[in-house]
Amino acid sequence: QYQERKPITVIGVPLDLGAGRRGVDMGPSAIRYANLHEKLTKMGFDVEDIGNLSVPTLETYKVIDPNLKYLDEIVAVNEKLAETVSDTVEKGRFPLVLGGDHSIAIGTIAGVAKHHRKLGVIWFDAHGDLNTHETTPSGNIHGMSLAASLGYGHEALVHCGGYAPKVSPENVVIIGARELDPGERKLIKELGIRVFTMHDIDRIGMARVMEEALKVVTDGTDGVHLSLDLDGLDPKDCPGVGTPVVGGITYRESHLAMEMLAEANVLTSAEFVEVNPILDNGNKTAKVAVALVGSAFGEIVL
Ligand code: 4U7
Ligand code: MN
Ligand code: MN
Ligand code: MN
Repeated sequence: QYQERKPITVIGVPLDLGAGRRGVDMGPSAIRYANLHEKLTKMGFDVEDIGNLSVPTLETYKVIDPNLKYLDEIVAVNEKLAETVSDTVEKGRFPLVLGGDHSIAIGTIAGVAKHHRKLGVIWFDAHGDLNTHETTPSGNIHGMSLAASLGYGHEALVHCGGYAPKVSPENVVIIGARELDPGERKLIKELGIRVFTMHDIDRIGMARVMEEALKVVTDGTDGVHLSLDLDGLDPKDCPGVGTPVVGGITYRESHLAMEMLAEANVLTSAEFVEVNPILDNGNKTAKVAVALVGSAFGEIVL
């Protein structure tokens, strides 16, 4: 019942420069503290943790462009991440990246996409992360990472890893959206990106949403990346996120989604991002993250 048991490499990226609030830099620690390693080991996986990438401290840098806050530093971290993730894939291992703010998806996807002819991406999030420096209401780069991976936005973000684009819109699916900015809506329409909003989940249920989503990300692809922003879940279950939005995906719905991914046996890389222990209740959000990792890797009750 377990999916293809590739050995797993855990990579921590304690980056918070892409988010508006401090604290997501402690996400990797919080997730490890919630016994990630133990969970995967107990499930029988060969798992190595290569620790955290080194990341600059916010206080040591100044904002230069208010529409692209900490651009140079974020680009540097993502270039390093892309290399690390690519090396992991070359070794025949599954990259499991822990954030950190969601700008790290730029590096993760840059690292995996070059090993695939066509990569599918599941973007689990309350947000679209489809802003560019021209549409962003905040200047925070974690709101631009999906756009950059699709080839839209600032050159340095778009060309992370030395090539672009990483994914094409017909193989991208967003699940859980409930807060989209005007520029994001426009890009979604222009590119025809499939978005399952909370309305869709309410209406047809997570099971059908996942059936449809799986079609999108597996259509002609040879790999699927899961980018899971914990703010996709409801803040009741995941209060420890920087940008909570009410009315989100429930604990069970999110598990069903992960279980269906495991059943389909299509994942080739994954990242769990935006865990902010400072805003959490106990270590609740990190514990949910670890539980979701378990389900995504095929953990079942019976
Ligand atoms: B996250 C926002 F304006 N869209 O661009 C923006 F609402 O990675 C939020 O999904 C982005 O958490 C949230 O700043 C980025 C805002
Ligand atoms: Mn989000
Ligand atoms: Mn996000
Ligand atoms: Mn967020």
